[in-house]
Amino acid sequence: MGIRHVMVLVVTGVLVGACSTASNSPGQGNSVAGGGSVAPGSSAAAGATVAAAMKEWSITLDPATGTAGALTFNIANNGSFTHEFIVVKTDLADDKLPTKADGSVDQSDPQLTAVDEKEDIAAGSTDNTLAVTLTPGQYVVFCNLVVSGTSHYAQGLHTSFTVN
Ligand SMILES: [Cu+2]
Repeated sequence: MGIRHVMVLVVTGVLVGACSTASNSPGQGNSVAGGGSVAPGSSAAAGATVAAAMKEWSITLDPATGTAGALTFNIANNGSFTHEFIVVKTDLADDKLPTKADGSVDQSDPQLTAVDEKEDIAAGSTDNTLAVTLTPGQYVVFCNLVVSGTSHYAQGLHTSFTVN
């Protein structure tokens, strides 16, 4: 009984400390690589998984369809270059996204709704994950890097994904 009482006090103290720290010191705490937004309770995202394979110059998803709810992309970069994995919701075909002069996708275009993204996926790495919560509709996944004048999107690093 005495032990339980002490534990309650300790837990309360941690929670209070975490709140005051998080609100006042940017860069601390549970920041997520890539800066993407994370849905509340995402650690319990035990939903379906989709295997994503990237290389020069394609992205393949297996399966290419999913059901609404929590979903985790397990991303392998089988290529020789660093890539990124961007998910947007759009009714446009994956090869018809609005682009800028350099060939990259204009992510500010109102026809695209940002979902989330995983940046800096190193060549040869296979342990990258991106957990999202998706509603029914059409999505496009692509890499939007432009390196040495080469747009990875323009080269073919894009594919579509359907959520039912
Ligand atoms: Cu790329």
